Amino acid sequence: MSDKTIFKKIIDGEIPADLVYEDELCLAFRDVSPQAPTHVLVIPRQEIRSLSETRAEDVPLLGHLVKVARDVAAQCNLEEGYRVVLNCGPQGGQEIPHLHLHLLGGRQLTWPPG
Ligand code: DGP
Repeated sequence: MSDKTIFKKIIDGEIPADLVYEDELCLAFRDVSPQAPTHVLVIPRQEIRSLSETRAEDVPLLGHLVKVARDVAAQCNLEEGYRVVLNCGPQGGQEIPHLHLHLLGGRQLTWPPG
């Protein structure tokens, strides 16, 4: 039985995803269960389980993921604003153990989150 996460299967092309951006370091694709009119996930190709498992040498990659979220927001015409969310661990609401950023926009978002 494969112990690959669903995101690793997307990286490996084993299951489809609605890609909006990709480069040598990361992919961005639409969330299967969108919580806003635009809901895109930005994930590194490298298998990192969560933010808490990143190391000092991952800082450039983390910066790149945030930059890609910004660029995808512009590509999706989110001029009115958007939110970038990174859930970490069980109490943070992280379900898939592969580091990912959520880019949410296209409606008025409220605060605090649930
Ligand atoms: P999190 O709870 O932060 O781990 O977010 C995981 C997100 O992944 C959640 O919003 C739903 C999304 N998701 C789960 N399975 C799939 C899938 O197979 N395809 C896509 N595109 N998104 C998925």
